[in-house]
Amino acid sequence: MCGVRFLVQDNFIAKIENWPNFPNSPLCVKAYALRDLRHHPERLLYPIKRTQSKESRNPGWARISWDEAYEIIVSKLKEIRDKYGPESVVFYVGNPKEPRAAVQRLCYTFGSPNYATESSVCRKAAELAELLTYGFQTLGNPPRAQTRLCVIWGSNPAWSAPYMMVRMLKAKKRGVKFIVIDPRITPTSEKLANLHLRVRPASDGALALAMINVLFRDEIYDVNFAEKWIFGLKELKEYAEAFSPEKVEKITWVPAKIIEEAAYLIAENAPVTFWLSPQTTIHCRNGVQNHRAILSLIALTGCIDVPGGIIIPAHPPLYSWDSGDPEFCRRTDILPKIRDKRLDLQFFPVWARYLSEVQINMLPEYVRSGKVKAILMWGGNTMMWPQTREYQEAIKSLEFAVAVDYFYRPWTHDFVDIVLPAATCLERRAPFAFLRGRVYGRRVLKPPGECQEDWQIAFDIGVRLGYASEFWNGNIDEGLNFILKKIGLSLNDLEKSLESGVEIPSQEVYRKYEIGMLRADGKPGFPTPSGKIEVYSTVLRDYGFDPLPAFRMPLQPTKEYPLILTTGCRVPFYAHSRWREIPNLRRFMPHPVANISPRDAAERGIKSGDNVIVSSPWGSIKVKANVTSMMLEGVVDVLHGWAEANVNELIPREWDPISGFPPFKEGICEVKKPSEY
Ligand SMILES: Nc1nc2c(c(=O)[nH]1)N[C@H]1C(S)=C(S)[C@@H](COP(=O)(O)OP(=O)(O)OC[C@H]3O[C@@H](n4cnc5c(=O)[nH]c(N)nc54)[C@H](O)[C@@H]3O)O[C@H]1N2
Ligand SMILES: Nc1nc2c(c(=O)[nH]1)N[C@H]1C(S)=C(S)[C@@H](COP(=O)(O)OP(=O)(O)OC[C@H]3O[C@@H](n4cnc5c(=O)[nH]c(N)nc54)[C@H](O)[C@@H]3O)O[C@H]1N2
Ligand SMILES: [Mo]
Repeated sequence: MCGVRFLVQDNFIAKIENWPNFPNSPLCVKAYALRDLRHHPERLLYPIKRTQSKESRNPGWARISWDEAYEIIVSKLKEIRDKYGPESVVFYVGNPKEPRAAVQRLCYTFGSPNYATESSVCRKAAELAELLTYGFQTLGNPPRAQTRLCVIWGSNPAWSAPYMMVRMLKAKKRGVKFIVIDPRITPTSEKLANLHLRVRPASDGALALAMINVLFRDEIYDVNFAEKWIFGLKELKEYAEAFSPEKVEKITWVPAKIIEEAAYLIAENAPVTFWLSPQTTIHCRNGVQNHRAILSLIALTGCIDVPGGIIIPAHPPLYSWDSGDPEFCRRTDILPKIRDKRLDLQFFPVWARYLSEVQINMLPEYVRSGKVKAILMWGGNTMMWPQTREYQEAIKSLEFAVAVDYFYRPWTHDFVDIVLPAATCLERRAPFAFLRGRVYGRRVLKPPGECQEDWQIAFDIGVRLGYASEFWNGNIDEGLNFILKKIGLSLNDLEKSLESGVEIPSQEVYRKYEIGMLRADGKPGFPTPSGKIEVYSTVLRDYGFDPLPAFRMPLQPTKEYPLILTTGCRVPFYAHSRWREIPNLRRFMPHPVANISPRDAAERGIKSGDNVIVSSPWGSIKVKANVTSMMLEGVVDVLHGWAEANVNELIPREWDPISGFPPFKEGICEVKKPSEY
């Protein structure tokens, strides 16, 4: 969510600029390309429907009116509901977070518990680890005034979150020290790191356990905090004994001396804060436990909810753009009654216990078992999943599939029945933004053609399905006001304070666990079953998983596939499968590339710009080599989201048993010139 200020002439964007006082500032290059996105000649402008069967090579897309589109959608949904039950319809939202609240409401109102999002591969496994361990969500904080050390773990905000990088750079200037844990040399590590741990991908759990080992061994953890607030301290200590820095050096490739140094820096520089990635540490088959190992290390510092440490969010999730007001989104009156029809219950019961959205990575299996008959997708992208073809086949075999998007994306839309044209972020009113204690509204442009806001589409389908009152007769402003009213505001108030937003007063209270502010029963402690931070998870134990943050060795390279593959390291000018259609951005990276170290390239006779084939036991793709000393020797990194070279063909569909997450950072591969095949 960024502060974009734009100058408009005749509904045409003449200029885009940074909104200087907006909390997320400055803008990245993609924001400046919003004009090219809005006026792009290939934007989808009208609803279209397929006129040929899904078996036919040509879908025979025909333009239809919104009325016709809605009539087809509503009659199909009713037919499928009557025949198979409402739970056979999946309502899905991809990376766009903005449609989520409205689509979630539509899903539950329709009577299906099967609302899912792209968070089945992003963030939610980390959140699950946090809920299991701490009872609250956090990815840590950027440094605050009191912070002395910040540990950036598996993240390169310089490219993935420039507004955050700016805050980090300011902290650096104030004298905050930084540890960066990343196999690659990045602008983040170069500009910030006092100590850079170049960890072997997918081995973060072992690294955290080695630091825990040192903290216990030398008694340099916060003993008072730990004894009072950590559940399973003794068990963790015993478990970590097997993870001496010398032993872990062999697993993580981080020299024992550097591990010791990092552990001491952390122990001696309280208050410490951590900046964790929403995806890096959880993109492997032991992701939840690896992330829990990191959370356990943080707990031992005692820097939880102290000034300059990890702050427990004080605001209720009322106005978050993601899921938002529980009453609005969750239909607390409906969901509990239909919960037992969730698709993921038997496969990922711990996930299902904590998270309202369904774990959707097994969509092909759900479809094959006959449980899913239709899907409505706002911003779906089949390339986000490993073994993409299985998802394409699954969607193709459904009785009915609808997608809402800005562009026609063949890798997803070739398999659906109807595609609806969406308004872009500059062209929609909903939802409002909530950032750092302020709520912001927006002023919008008229969308081109017949594009519609995602919220409007969800509301209109709701009304036509017969839920007029639940969807405010299709008036999204009234829906937004319903949420805003709970904090005493309305859209008018936001309109009046467009520039500065409206402040939601809140009191900064620290150590909330000491005064009973975290638990539903009002008692002191953390919102976990034991009331403490559960490094030993009673819930995982009850579900038959290892209660400790146990480490499992990542997939090992073989003779045939001797390199380690990590995927999806963000670049500034693309987001996943998006933005490649914008020439101004495409020129920065015109082709898919494999980043490879000079040593590994030389061993294979590969130079930058050579065509190479990257292969794994699961598939192979053709890309160009980019020989760069940013890469750790033995590790290759390939960006996802390229239709012509989809790296997810190289990743197996093997899940973390707790979260159902895929091993995007736990690959193995070989890189060769085509002539060598
Ligand atoms: N190998 C590998 N795979 C990965 C990852 C990785 O690191 N490695 N990362 C994973 C992660 S963390 C994520 S978040 C996923 C992302 O996966 P997706 O969310 O599937 O990725 P996007 O390419 O952003 O696709 C979104 C689609 O939504 C459309 N869209 C964008 N904005 C809007 C909107 O506002 N409204 C509507 N209706 N449509 C919109 C876009 O045009 C695009 O077609 O990828 C995952 N896949
Ligand atoms: N420009 C741009 N920005 C984005 C996105 C985008 O697509 N483009 N996507 C957005 C989304 S959906 C997300 S989830 C976030 C992701 O944001 P982050 O998770 O912060 O992702 P990156 O900034 O790519 O940082 C990942 C870093 O982890 C390192 N790494 C790779 N494997 C491992 C490993 O096993 N262990 C450790 N410790 N490090 C490893 C990589 O070298 C890389 O530098 O970014 C968001 N911001
Ligand atoms: Mo993500």
